[in-house]
Amino acid sequence: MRAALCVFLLISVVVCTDNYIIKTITNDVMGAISFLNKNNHNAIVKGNFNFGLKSGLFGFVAQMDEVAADELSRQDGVVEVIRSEKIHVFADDFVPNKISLASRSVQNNATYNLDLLDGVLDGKYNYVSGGAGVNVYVMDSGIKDSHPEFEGRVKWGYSAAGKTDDFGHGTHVAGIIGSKTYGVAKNVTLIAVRVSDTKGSIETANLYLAFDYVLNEHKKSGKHGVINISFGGIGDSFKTFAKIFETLVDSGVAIAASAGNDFKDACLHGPGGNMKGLLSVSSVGGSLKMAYDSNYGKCVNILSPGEAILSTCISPPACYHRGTSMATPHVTGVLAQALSLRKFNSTQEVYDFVLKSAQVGIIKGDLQNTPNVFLNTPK
Ligand SMILES: [Ca+2]
Repeated sequence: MRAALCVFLLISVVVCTDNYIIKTITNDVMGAISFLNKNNHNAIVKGNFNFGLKSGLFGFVAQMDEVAADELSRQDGVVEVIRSEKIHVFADDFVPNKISLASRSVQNNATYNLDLLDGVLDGKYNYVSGGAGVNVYVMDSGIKDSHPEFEGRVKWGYSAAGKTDDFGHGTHVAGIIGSKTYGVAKNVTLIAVRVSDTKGSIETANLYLAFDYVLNEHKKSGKHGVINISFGGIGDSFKTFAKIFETLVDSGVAIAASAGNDFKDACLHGPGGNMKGLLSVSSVGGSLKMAYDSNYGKCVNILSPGEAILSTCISPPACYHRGTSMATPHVTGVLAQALSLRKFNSTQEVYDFVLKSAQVGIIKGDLQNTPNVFLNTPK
């Protein structure tokens, strides 16, 4: 099979890289790797992935030139060679929000978004679970683990670019999931899985290695696991990840993913929107209307707060951001709460429980066929 060309599938900027995803027939990748070594291709193997026999998805990621990729794709035992793409995925919504701290009514240390989650607007955030014992995998730009708001509950997993967050997106997302003051589930373990570079771009090849890490760590830990995906784009780039999501969900991992901020039908957006096995999240503001740019429609599963969200920052200690990137970690936090509260037989049961705990019909305005289902913390 010939090496797949780098196709521009997303409307947002996609840049081809020198990294390739090599899918092999079995989990024995050594034949393909030794072919590269023997033929002086100067290839650098960056890591293997193995999503198990049921998925049939094995292989590795390597840096090499086009000639090597083409030759490798013809070798026995190689199913497919896919050129990795670099996708700018965070930038749209990751701009400081202009609403100042003073203009928000924050009482009893509950930010408005947390206040809303218990269904009673009283300045308090009432919850019954802190999500203790649940590992939350924050696939993002990293987490500033030294931030006191995390109380030492951050662990590092896979990283594509060093064990730090120099971009800030992941630290803000992690704070909404599980920080002491701004977090939905205040006792979770936050696992930093850094998939972006210092400019907020993500390479699809690195995502294969990152998901492989999560699957293995989830099995090894014996704990409940939730993945937060606050990235994505319009187009089909994430459809090659269908088996990966299926494998993760089969292993009991729950996934929340942003529906995107393009003001388009969320069915056009991936992975949140056009992928199965996860909860796709759109954003609403304090006025209980959908955010002006949130993607919408029947491919959205749930709505949660995403406007003027105060959370942990790399500098200063706290700041406001907005978008479905910020709405999604609320759902992730509630998934962690649910998993720590009850026993479920499947990930779908967890999703059903979270959807059943939600408030129906309270979001105002034209929702453009988006289910009118607003996230609530389990009571
Ligand atoms: Ca409240």
